Amino acid sequence: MSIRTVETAPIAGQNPGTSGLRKKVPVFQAPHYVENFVQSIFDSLEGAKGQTLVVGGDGRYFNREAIQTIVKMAAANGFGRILVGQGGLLSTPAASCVIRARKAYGGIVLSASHNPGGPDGDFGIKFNVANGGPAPEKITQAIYARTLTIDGYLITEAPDLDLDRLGAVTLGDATVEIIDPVADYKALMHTLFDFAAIRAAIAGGLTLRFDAMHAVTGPYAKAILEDELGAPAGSVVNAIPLPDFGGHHPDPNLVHSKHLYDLMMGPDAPDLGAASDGDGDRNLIIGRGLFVTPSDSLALLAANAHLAPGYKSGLRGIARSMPTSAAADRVAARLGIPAYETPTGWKFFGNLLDAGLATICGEESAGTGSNHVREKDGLWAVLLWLNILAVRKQSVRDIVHEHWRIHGQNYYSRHDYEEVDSEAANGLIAHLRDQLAALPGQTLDGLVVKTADDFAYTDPVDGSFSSKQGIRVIFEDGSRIVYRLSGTGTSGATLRVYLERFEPDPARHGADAQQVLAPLIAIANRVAGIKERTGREKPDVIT
Ligand code: G16
Repeated sequence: MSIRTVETAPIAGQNPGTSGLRKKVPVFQAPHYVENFVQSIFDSLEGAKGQTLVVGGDGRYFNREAIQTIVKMAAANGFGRILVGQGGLLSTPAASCVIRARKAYGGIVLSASHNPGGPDGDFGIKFNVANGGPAPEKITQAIYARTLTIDGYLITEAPDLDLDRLGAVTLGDATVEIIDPVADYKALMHTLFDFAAIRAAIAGGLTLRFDAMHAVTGPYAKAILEDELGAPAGSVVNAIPLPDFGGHHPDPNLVHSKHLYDLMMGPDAPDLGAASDGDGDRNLIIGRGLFVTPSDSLALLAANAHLAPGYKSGLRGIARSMPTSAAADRVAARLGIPAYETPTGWKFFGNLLDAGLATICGEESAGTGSNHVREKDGLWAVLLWLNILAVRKQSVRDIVHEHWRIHGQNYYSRHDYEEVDSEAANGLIAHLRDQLAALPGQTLDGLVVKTADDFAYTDPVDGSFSSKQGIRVIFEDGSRIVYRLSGTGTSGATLRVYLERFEPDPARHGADAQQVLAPLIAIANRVAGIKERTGREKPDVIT
């Protein structure tokens, strides 16, 4: 088998965002597009010769084609062993798990997460490092810099591999092994959770509905929830991964999982309703008659984690992204452990987890996880909830209300304005930046602004510095408005407005969040001039 050097030229726009390079499928299908980016990854790595690379994706359209290219390029670039999930599948947390379990050099994960798939949908490529987590900014910046100068790539001349047949084949000097995508992950879950207790609870009548949204978690959820834990067949729905996710948008939020929400609010609701996204790292949690916000879910999981065997000795610390509500901080304070506030992007948790500073991390964007891998993990969150329900033998609603009584409730919502004109969105953020100095001390609709800034973060472990991570307006009473532009969209800009208000009084808990936050929403719209600058009357998605 020969290795071919193919001449190429830089392609503009290959700049990784919040989580890897995400673009429309036709962009990735353009000549040399995948190859340029992948070679730029390889060119940015040191000491990869002879090492192990993990490759897999969420099964979306173009997954298999991209994997064929990446595997042939990995072999040509000197990797000694390439592990590929059967059928090209590996959920993002499972990829992280395999990288760690098999001591790989790193992995290439193909996904555009919760974005739609199909020939006109989205695709993405992300590089994960040896700890199993997304490459830190130092590496993603080096990759981007390389895409601007690249003039050639290496590829092995070989027929396509059979991605469906388990086992090892030789490709040039490399061995390619097609592995069971579920096995390592399932084994890891066994070390964390009390499977016997969950199984007994399910046998005793605990009911659940897990919606895999025709995305990658189907095989994982079937194997664990139904086959291992005994949930009746049909508890996992939409379990077969499809290249276009069955035409649906695999984003587990209240808009795209409305059917699940309706079920959970109705008379036939099971005890726990959950869903996961395209690549299996996000989760949606709904109890019977009660949606649990991702920020609250993080706080509740942290407060109750000791009930699961993997966390019985307690947590070292809790980390959340800056826009995530401060509910988790209250748990940390009560437990007497540190709370960390990082920029948006799971990659910022990596150092905290590696250094043993944090055990559980989470984000408002439906992501929670722990030090078991270095990605957020949708099914992990569901299993931890099930473990908690099995031990506490209370409903989700009772557990949440009790939590609020102890810690207070952080009312929280996120308003998204999607596909906004990029210039208008940048202008809106610039306009907010211009106001930062003048805002403190001002009274807006009766609320006094305490501080206003553009969030910046210095990593406590390696000292790396990240600026311009979101505009924060914080009021004297602890209420907060945060504005950010999404780093994961593929067309135009997405403006995210995060709203939060703390309510200590139990008599006022459990009210409608949009109503409670209405005064703050009005201030947020006015200060940013959202209507005037974007032309939008209301958000596209409210979560
Ligand atoms: C990615 C990141 C998350 C981030 C989310 C939303 O998640 O890993 O850390 O919170 O994007 O980012 P943004 O607000 O910039 O769109 P995923 O699930 O898309 O990989």
